[in-house]
Formats: sequence, structure tokens, C-alpha cells
Amino acid sequence: MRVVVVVPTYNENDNIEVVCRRIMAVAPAASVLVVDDASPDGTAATVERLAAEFDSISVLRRSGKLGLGSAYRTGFRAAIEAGAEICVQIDADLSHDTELLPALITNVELGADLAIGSRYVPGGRTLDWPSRRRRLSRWGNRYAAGVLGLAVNDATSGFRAYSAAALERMEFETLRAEGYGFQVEMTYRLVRIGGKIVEFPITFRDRVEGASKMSGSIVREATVLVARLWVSDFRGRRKRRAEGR
Ligand SMILES: Nc1nc2c(ncn2[C@@H]2O[C@H](COP(=O)(O)OP(=O)(O)OP(=O)(O)O)[C@@H](O)[C@H]2O)c(=O)[nH]1
Ligand SMILES: [Mg+2]
Repeated sequence: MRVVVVVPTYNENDNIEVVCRRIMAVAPAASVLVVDDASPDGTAATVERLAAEFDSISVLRRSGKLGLGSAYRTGFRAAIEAGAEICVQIDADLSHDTELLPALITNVELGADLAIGSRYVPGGRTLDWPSRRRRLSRWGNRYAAGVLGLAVNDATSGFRAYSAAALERMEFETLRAEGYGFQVEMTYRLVRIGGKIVEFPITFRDRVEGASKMSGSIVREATVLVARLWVSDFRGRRKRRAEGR
């Protein structure tokens, strides 16, 4: 199946060449689409240099820092238009193990609508994160899964593969969240349309180069979003009950 790996970047010049080369090494048949938000550190120029070497690497330059969620929405649409049947998500900061890309892709080829590289299934791990950050991620996941009734252990993971058909069915472009909320909202929407999710264990490593874009506003966005999804779910259930369905 045709695979496009979408890599969102903001100031990842110290990482992007390594991650692109690693992807090409483990998944030579895939294409890489970097979605760069006018990174001041020249990330897009580095990708253009790589694109001259590899036909299957390209960069989509956006005008400014418009957010992770919208970078993926734009990237998925461009990938599907270019013929992708599977759209992969991976961070540019080498936190995700590119060696596991073939496993992500195979899971979708075998029928999953979404394959998640998960830190919170047996065998999954997070290395080098300070305990505060670890707790935030763990509790964020418990909160989202508990409130929304998602049978998913790592709904905030950004290492995933979707079937393009499922992305279309879930109308991904109507979603609005940006940070971790984006991953949760996508997972929730996929569950609601009856999509099939497979999780498998990964080891997540903290970034070595570059700065994190994680912020208080991203955590707030995700917290409010989960509550909002719960309210709309509750209203939907009440309405269906009242209509006797
Ligand atoms: N295009 C684009 N990419 C972004 C934006 N914000 C973050 N990214 C990229 O999204 C990926 C994940 O961002 P990180 O800063 O690593 O965030 P994180 O992994 O949640 O946090 P850390 O673990 O602290 O690094 C990286 O490849 C970033 O460069 C954005 O606004 N636009
Ligand atoms: Mg990161």
C-alpha cells in the first residue's frame, strides 16, 4: 500500500536530516512529507536539500507557526491527494523509534484503521523524562481514557499510522484541536465511527536536540477538550434515550 510519513516540524534543524534518513532506511518505499511552519532555524531548507537527493522526500512550507494539529490536517490532505493509502505520524525529534515504522505500517495493512505506538501497554516505556513530565502524560492519558471511555492506553501518542479510508470516514478536517488534544480527539473520533485500533509497545526517548514545544496552554487545551467531548457525548446519549433509540 502507498505510505506517506508526515513529519511536522518547528525548529528541528538539528534532528530533521537524521530522522528523514532513518525513515528512508527502514521504509524505502514510503514517501516523507515534512510540514514546516516557517521554522527560523532553516529546517525547511535542510529538507529541500534532502529532497534533491531523495525523490520521495518533500516539504510543505507554511507561513507561520500554526500548530501541530493543523500541520497534520494539512499534511494528511496533501498525502491523500498524492495517493497515500496509509498516513503515518512521527515526531521529528527522534523520540520515536523509526525501526518500528514497518510494524506500524504492517498493522494497518493487516486491517487496523489506526495503529498506535504505545508507551502504556506491557513492554512500552518512556526513557529520560523527568518524573513530573511522566506523571503529566500518564495522568493525562488516564483522564482522557476514563472520561471518554476509550479502551486505549496511550491516546496522546504521536507515533501512529492511519488508513486513509478511515481518515476520510472520520472527517478529520472538521477537528480543531492542536496539541495532545489533537491526538485524543482523533482517537475519540475513530472509536466513534467504529474504527479498529491496534496498540503495540514502544520505547519513547526524550529529545536530545532542540527545544520542546510543550506548554501550559497545550495541557489546558487538552483538558478542556476532553471535558467538552464528554458533554457532547452525554447530550447525545440523553437525546437518543429520549427518542427511545
Ligand atoms: N509544523 C509544526 N510542527 C510542530 C508545531 N509544534 C510542534 N511541532 C512538531 O511536532 C513534533 C512534536 O513536538 P515536540 O516539541 O517534540 O512536543 P512533544 O514531543 O509533545 O514534547 P517534548 O517531548 O517535550 O519534545 C515535533 O516534530 C515538533 O517539531 C507546530 O506548531 N507546527
Ligand atoms: Mg517531542
